[in-house]
Amino acid sequence: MPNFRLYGITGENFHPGRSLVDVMEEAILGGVDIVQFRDKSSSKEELVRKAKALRALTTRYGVPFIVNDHVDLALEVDADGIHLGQGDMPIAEARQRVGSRIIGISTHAIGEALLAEQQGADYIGAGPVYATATKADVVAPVGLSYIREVAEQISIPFVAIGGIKLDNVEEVIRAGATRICAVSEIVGSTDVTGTCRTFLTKLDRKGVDT
Ligand code: TZP
Ligand code: MG
Repeated sequence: MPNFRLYGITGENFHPGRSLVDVMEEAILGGVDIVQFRDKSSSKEELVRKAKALRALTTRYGVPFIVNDHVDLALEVDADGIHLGQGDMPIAEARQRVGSRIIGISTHAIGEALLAEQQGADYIGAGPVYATATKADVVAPVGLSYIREVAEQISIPFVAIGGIKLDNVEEVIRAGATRICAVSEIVGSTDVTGTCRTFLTKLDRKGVDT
């Protein structure tokens, strides 16, 4: 899969008066290099409309586009991949459906991460590192110790997620994360592009401020 460092996920209710596409474009301009469409509340028609708009945007910038949960929607809009949760379709079944497209899966424990790698996931999400209000059914925070475990034991790319902000990302990076995802900190920012650039500067400095 293409390399990435700053994983952007669409948020809901975070950009009053601003369009989903505008916010994600600002994020891409700030350095988000992979975009996931995650939407737990829209109707089927709305999902298709939004996914098509985001597909057009990400194609324009040459950024991989991932659809959360909906394999049919991912295929319909020709997304580059899908993102699964532990309770979603098994990886083997997803692989049959999406072929060589990217498959990512959320993990919260090292056993899940090792299994995902063994079953052919292209990347894993590791988290939630900290408490988050963004995901309703989220499990308890796994902390930095899980990031250290994954960094030591997993060979496929992993992205740290969950409650990551500009003011705590350094310790996540120092725990071994080279790829991070922040939802509310990015889409809720008044300066989306600047926030993304600052995340990347911190990744460049490997979490060590000079
Ligand atoms: N999966 C694990 S935590 C999370 C998802 C989708 C939400 C992360 O959102 P935020 O706002 O960066 O805490
Ligand atoms: Mg899911």
